[in-house]
Amino acid sequence: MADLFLHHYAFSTFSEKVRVALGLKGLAWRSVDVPGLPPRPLLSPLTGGYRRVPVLQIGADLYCDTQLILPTLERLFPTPSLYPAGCEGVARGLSFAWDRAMWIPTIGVLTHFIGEHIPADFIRDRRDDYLYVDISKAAMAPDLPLYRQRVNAQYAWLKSALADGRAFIFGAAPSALDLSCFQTIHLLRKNCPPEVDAFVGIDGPLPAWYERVSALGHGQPTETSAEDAFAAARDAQPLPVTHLRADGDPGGLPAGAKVVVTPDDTARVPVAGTLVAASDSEIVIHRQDPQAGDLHIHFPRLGFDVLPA
Ligand SMILES: N[C@@H](CCC(=O)N[C@@H](CS)C(=O)NCC(=O)O)C(=O)O
Repeated sequence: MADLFLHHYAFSTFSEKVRVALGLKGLAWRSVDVPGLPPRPLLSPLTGGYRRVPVLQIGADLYCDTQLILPTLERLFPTPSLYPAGCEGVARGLSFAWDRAMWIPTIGVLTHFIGEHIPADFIRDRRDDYLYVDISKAAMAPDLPLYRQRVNAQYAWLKSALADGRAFIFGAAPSALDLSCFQTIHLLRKNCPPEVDAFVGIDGPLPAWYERVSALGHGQPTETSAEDAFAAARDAQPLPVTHLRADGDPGGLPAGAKVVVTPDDTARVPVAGTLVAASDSEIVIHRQDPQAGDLHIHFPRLGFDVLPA
């Protein structure tokens, strides 16, 4: 198996979800540190312009979005599983719901505690090209009571799921859902003063559960340059797609169709390519980059719109 490259940055907590998944599976991987905001000149040609982070790269195959990166790691490295006790469907559905419901409210709480330290160019980038929301402390402050309630109400069900003393949401073994829930809590606990716990209700079984997820670690990363990752894509050919069907698009688009794939929430940059194969949970498109050559870019279906070009 070719090396795993993760394009990420330390304070990206969606990346933290993947780093912990790599830890859970005990994998060695190559860590490509990208800037916290564009330009990312050696990453965007590989993803066709998809701008969010993290991105998993294996040779000339690029896997976008944690909702696909975790299932891909599971497909390639089945044990230990990210979906123990038959929890895959529920874990995938609730992970998506948690990510969607929690991101803006969690950022609202974050800005209450540390908003004055967020640089103006970062706030501008997030408003104009990523969240389409002004995340300055002043702009978020009026809705702080709502953000606090929303975060607290989600933590309430998580606490009741853990209330019988189980180690993780589905029992003794951690799952992708634990990692999703951990991700947003990590954003607050890593960056805010300890008072944040009482402010949003990180209490009861949550702190010990948080430590258990944290203890899964990050596997074995090796620092790698963006140039080396780019060269690995250039020197490889995309893998044949054997886990999806060429006629597997639920909308009836055939292999060879020109398509555009666009996130339906944040950073809505359309990525154009030729459909290689699809299912109702993944789509693979082919692109050719003048420098990197042939690439396969993989997206989840949940959270992405696929249209004929
Ligand atoms: N649904 C995406 C969300 C990823 C996401 O929003 N990541 C943040 C960083 S934690 C991001 O891309 N921020 C803007 C950027 O870095 O360009 C996923 O699950 O991977």
